[in-house]
Amino acid sequence: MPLTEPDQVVDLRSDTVTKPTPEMRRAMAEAEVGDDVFGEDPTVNRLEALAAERLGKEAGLFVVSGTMGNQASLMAQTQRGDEVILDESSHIFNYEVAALVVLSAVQPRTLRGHYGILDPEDIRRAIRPPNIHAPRNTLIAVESSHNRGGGTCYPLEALREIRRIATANGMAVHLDGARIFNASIATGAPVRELAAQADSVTFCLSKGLGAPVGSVVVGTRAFIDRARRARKMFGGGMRQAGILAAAGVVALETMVDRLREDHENTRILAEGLASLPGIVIDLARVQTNIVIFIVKRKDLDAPGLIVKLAEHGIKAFAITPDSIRMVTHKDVNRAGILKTLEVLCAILG
Ligand code: TLP
Repeated sequence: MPLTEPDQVVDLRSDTVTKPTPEMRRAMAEAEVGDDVFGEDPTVNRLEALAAERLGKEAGLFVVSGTMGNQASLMAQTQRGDEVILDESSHIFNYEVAALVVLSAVQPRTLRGHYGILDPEDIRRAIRPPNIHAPRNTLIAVESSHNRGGGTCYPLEALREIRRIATANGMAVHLDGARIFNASIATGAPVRELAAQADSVTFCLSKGLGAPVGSVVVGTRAFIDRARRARKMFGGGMRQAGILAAAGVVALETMVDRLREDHENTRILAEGLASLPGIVIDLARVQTNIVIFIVKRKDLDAPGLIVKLAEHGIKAFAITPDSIRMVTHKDVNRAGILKTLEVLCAILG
């Protein structure tokens, strides 16, 4: 339902809160299913093939979550004791419960990017020459669009350079493309071109694309065979998962292009925020469906503003004592954005 009623909740906490569309629910009810651990679920097989085709890869793997997709990829791309180069604000490093250390026993080497976007030269400098004392650098992990960076995206040319550096050093690249379609729309680079710069890509069906559950990992067939074993090890073999995959097929077929609307809404929200007293925001950082801004006031901190917004039915997260993240998605329309700005204006004067 569009959010046109003034008393309706505007939930800007995340695009993960999106509910499945009626078409998804119908497809789920009617999905043909089988045992996916035996490779016999036709709907899962269809989703995996469709995802691989859209991203220009040989094969796909349906997984429970973005976290499982990233971690199965890391396990499939590394060996115990390897070192993974990634940025210090990445989802893999900050929000996956240290799984890379626990499950794959690899060491993270974090670099500081610009709003999460790494400079390829910094990666080149971080790669260790082979030495008996040193861990092997086998993987570079990048994230685009970048969650904690505020929805920022790698320019295609930077990803190409990272790809060249990895190849020259015998390393693989993993792209956490939880929101890769947002990145494609924002940069104008076809999603296949972005994916071509990585050996493995995870993208989420359950964020802006609106499916209730799931992500897909894509890469070569040999990589996917290894990732499938990791998924089984993590307890992610899901049997008649076609019921969930059916929604993913609808998500890929019908929900990608409309992400533009979310970007437009984010822009309106960000520009409105920039005009409010006590709000600091870097508009150059606002590229997709995420906006992160700083609350700089003596009378109110970020958690305090979250409480006041909630009193008006507006939900968002304070991600530090002085900053707030808002994420737009299909279940918040233009009226919801305008209501948010009106309420902010009333609170902040
Ligand atoms: N991000 C969630 C939270 O975990 C923070 C959100 O609300 O944005 N990669 C990226 C870039 C992500 O933003 C997320 C989820 C994941 C991976 C993990 O996906 P899930 O939640 O499906 O495990």
